[in-house]
Amino acid sequence: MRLRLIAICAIAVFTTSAFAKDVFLSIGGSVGVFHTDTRIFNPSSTKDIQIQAYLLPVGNVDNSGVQPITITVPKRQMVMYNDVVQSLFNSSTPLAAIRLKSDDDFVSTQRIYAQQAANACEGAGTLGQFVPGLDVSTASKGGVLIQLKSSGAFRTNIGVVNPNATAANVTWRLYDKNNNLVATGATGTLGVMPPFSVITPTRITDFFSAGTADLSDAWVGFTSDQPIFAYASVVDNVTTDPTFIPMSADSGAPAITPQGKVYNVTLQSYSISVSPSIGPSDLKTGDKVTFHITVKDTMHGFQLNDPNGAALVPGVIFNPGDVVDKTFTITSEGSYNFFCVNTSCGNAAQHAQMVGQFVVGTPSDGGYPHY
Ligand SMILES: [Cu+2]
Repeated sequence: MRLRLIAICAIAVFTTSAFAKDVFLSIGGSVGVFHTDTRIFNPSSTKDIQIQAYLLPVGNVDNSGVQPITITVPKRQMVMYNDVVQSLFNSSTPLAAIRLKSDDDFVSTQRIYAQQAANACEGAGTLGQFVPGLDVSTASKGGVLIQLKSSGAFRTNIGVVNPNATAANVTWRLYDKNNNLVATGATGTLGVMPPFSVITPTRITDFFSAGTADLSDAWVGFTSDQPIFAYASVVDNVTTDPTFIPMSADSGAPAITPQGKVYNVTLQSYSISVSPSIGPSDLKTGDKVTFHITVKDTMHGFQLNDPNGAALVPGVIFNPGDVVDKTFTITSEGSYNFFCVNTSCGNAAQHAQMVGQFVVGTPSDGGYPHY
């Protein structure tokens, strides 16, 4: 009897956790003529379910403190929240992601649409796009957004959700019509996402410093130290017809788990700091090292040369806000020199002052070649 009871309990626990869901609807709200309708379906034929609903405002801010509203969805029913921000959350927040969490299975979807007034030819109507509810287990550390368009004919917005209770450090890459990498790292602080933060739909030409790149066809890739959700919305500039493009997992994305010993490197006008500092006995030949580089106030560059003058980290120019990992292997004992390579801007002389050095080994140690 006791065994049977244990077995039943075990099945009950398993059943509950197997169907638990944590779903994110990446964007919605009410701004001007734009509105968002949400639907939630309870597939159970035996029980009503409860769902915790969180409204996560845009702005790339820490939303850990957001308190949920509990809603009940009767068995085999679809509940409707037209203009969800008001009808469910009674909020004046214009734009937000929604998180729905339950111990039970459910389905949730959303439609974002613009209301169009009647004119001489047509009555009033709506024009909109579908937003899928995505389970947190499908968030990804490497993803791509393809079929993007930014030109006179189309515009593209990119939005992002960090579904984690920890910050996500994301490296974004933009590729143009010819598959050339035209930007690494998003502008400003978009590469660092606080817990449960949401980046508002941002024009691709603002998300990246793309210069004059031809983005009439374009794609975006990302790598992140935490799994995230990203999407794009491509809008026809003439008809305003919108297309929602969810991210796809990028099975070939380079791993960005920092390898070996990790040092935080900060590029800020006009110095380069390394933390913790590297002493002569901290590294040895063959060590793998990752420089976790954060770029602060303006465009800076970085290059690291080994004791023979060979570029271990070849020169690269960053945008302010970029957070990029560079991994290299210590080749020999001696002096390693690093410096800013942004010497084409107005303050070239000051960028040229951004130099630093660390030393591997000491002249008297037993290592070869007895540096
Ligand atoms: Cu610089």
